[in-house]
Amino acid sequence: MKIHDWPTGPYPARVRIALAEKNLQSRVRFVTVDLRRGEHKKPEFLAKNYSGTLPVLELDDGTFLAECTAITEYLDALDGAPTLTGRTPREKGLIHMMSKRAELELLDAISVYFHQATPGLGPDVEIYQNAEWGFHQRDKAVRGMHYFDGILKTQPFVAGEAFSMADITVIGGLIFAGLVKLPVPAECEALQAWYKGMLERPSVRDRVAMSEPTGAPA
Ligand SMILES: N[C@@H](CCC(=O)N[C@@H](CS)C(=O)NCC(=O)O)C(=O)O
Repeated sequence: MKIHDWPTGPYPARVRIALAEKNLQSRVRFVTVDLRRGEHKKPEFLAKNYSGTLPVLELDDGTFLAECTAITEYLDALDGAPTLTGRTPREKGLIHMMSKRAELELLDAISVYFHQATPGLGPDVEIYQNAEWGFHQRDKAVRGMHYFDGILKTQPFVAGEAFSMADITVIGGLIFAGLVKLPVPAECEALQAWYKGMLERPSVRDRVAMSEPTGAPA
């Protein structure tokens, strides 16, 4: 399998954490797509992922899987023993819902802020920007942090009693928040304590360390 990604990006981090959690790193080869040069918007890449985003998993039979959620579900199912996406219908439903919510309310909102209200990937890539929309999404992300703080006051993990893909999605959000310098509000103590716990997992610690260079993310 190949993974087309950008090593320090917050979305690619989600798949890299999932790979490490499933101990699958040795089964994939990473191919870097240069976001700053806009390689992800070129026809050659769009043929792999119409949405023009990373990461993309390329299977040995030539199938391309985009979207972190879809890729994580695929990787988690490979060994027949899912640990990230749920075993029972209830677990699967809750994990999917909370992961989607983490995208909508946190990670994707920060991404919109980055692309719309900051220099983003630079003028050659950010050909349309709407700063007002970007700031609106930034504020939405801060509300999302308060929402997840409330969730984590009542349960140890984002989707309940066990670590899951939903935690990974919130981690992606906080990685991106760090990169755009959007701090978790001090009063969100449960969210901060949960993140501290997440950083003790090797899969997360290694990824966060990798996403910290001074260069801006995607
Ligand atoms: N919904 C997608 C979003 C992926 C995404 O936005 N990836 C970033 C990389 S960190 C990207 O490709 N950004 C470039 C752009 O939007 O121009 C997913 O979950 O995989």
